[in-house]
Amino acid sequence: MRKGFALLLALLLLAGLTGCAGKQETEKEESSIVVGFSQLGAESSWRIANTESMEQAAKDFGYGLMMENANQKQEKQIDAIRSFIAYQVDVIVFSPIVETGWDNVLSEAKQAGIPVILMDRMIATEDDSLYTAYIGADFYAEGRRAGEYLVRKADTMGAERLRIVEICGTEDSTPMRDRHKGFMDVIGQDERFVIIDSVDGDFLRSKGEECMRELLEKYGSDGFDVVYSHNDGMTLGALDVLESTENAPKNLIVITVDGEKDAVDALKAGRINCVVQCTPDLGPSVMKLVGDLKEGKELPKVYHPEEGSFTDFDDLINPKVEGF
Ligand code: GYE
Repeated sequence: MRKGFALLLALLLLAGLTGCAGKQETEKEESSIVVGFSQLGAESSWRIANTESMEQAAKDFGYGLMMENANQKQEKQIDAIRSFIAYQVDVIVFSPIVETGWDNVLSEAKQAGIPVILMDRMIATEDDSLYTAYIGADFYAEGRRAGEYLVRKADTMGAERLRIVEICGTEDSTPMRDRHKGFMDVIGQDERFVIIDSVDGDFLRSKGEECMRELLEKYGSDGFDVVYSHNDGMTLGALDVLESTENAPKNLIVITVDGEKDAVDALKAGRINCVVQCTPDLGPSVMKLVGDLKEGKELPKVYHPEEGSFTDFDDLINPKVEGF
């Protein structure tokens, strides 16, 4: 009886222990390399595809992945990075929601000797030894592509004046800043173009709807000619509102960024005029960098994937263009 009880207790303890050690412990034992990944949220289809790309790539490379999703909160990302340091992961990968406010936590990672790879978004820091490499889109080039499309469109239309409303992504984030800057650098000096309003849509579809409602209220049915929106989610939200409002401006020129399937379909259907491409499929390149780093290879400080744009000037059927 006593023996039986002791055995039961031992079994329960063992179960409890393995339960506490959790999945992460097991992953560390199984894989030689463990990556701590702080994802910033799940605000868009881009983000969801990006998370999937990271998970799939970690599997393909045989690396353990400890992932924390911060639900758009910088404090949560800082907590996640601290937990990766405490766990002594091999490499920290993170996608910073905003550019500022990372120096302290990244200094802690540096002191612990854990390299950091920035994925997707950049940070603003005086000390670039706080990260080993950055891998993500050239958002400035994306903004320029949006502007170049608009110039070409205006040329073909013979337009003399186009009033633009801009729906921006998350304030203080790299894609927001640089998609704006690149666009302005192309159209800013051209007198045919004027940005009449820039509003914050936080990369959220629901906010894109809200922004468009407010813009329509403010500027009326003939108040603007172009919508430049920093991501597809906000664009699709804005289109929902535009298409269900009787007195909405007609023949709008709509320019968006990302290239998710719904946006590419909307381009093919003539609801959007230009989709600037931004690839979420960064996982394989990130894991390749992780491997190179562990082998002691020198990494490029900045790595941009190749990207382009799809527009109503292109043949979208040959070759067939598809979104993610
Ligand atoms: O364009 C947007 C997402 O940082 C590139 O974040 C990313 C952006 C992407 O929410 O859809």
